[in-house]
Amino acid sequence: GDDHSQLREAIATKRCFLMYQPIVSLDDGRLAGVEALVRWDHPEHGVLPPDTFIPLAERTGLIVPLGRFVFDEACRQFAVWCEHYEDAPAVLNVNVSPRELREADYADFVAGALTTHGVEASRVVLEITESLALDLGPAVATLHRLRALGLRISLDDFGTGSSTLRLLHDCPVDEVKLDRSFTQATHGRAPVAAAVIQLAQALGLHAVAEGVETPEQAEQLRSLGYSTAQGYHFARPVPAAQLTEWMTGAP
Ligand code: G
Ligand code: G
Ligand code: MN
Ligand code: NA
Repeated sequence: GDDHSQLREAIATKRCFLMYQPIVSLDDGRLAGVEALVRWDHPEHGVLPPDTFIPLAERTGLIVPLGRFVFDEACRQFAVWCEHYEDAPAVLNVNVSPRELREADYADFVAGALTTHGVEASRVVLEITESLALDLGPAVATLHRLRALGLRISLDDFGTGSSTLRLLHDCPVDEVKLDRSFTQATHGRAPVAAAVIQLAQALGLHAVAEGVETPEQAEQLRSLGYSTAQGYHFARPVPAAQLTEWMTGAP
């Protein structure tokens, strides 16, 4: 339909662009990582958030070129930060859809982009939304290839899927991102946030708490054992230039 051709055009003409949200260390507030988040600068509707067009892109297959644009552009920007700034984040998180992982040449594409931009594979984390990871099927082999290259795999919105333990058992995973519904329920005992960090530690996984909006949430997550977190309390997604200022210590 019309939206489909407009989105295809937007990818081709670079009307899609990236914002970056800091992932910070709960111990010292330093920038530990950044998550790349795509936006579409639509000619009539203005800047659109991903939940308005990622489902269309997934249905139509446009997620394949869109995801490749995102990965390439995020690596290009990350390489610039790493080259010029001592306080560059240690890791780059990029969201990826199962549909992209089912492309036979996905791991080759990733290896090529890392080489082109001179980014170390070990500094890149691929995020897969937990509820979608159920349809990985044969794409699990691609995850193994990506890990063999040195990339890390993260389960996003962790705790919202319906077969969490099955997935942790069947999928090669390095990180879980605690869904913000659990982060934001941290008043009182925060049993899910506590159980997830214990599970992560038992399995040797890194855990990130998403959607931290208050200093109380940050403190509670830190005391539970989370080392890194993300959320409006620290920073919203911002354009690359604004994150560069963060790295130079400018106000
Ligand atoms: O930026 P925002 O909070 O609106 O992002 C909403 C969701 O859209 C994110 O949680 C993420 O799962 C998804 N998303 C953002 N950028 C990308 C992307 O580049 N590729 C894919 N597949 N999903 C993305
Ligand atoms: O990949 P994921 O779906 O987790 O993407 C993060 C999304 O969550 C982005 O669209 C971002 O704008 C949003 N987000 C990030 N931090 C917060 C937060 O503290 N609160 C809320 N409500 N949303 C957040
Ligand atoms: Mn994410
Ligand atoms: Na997500």
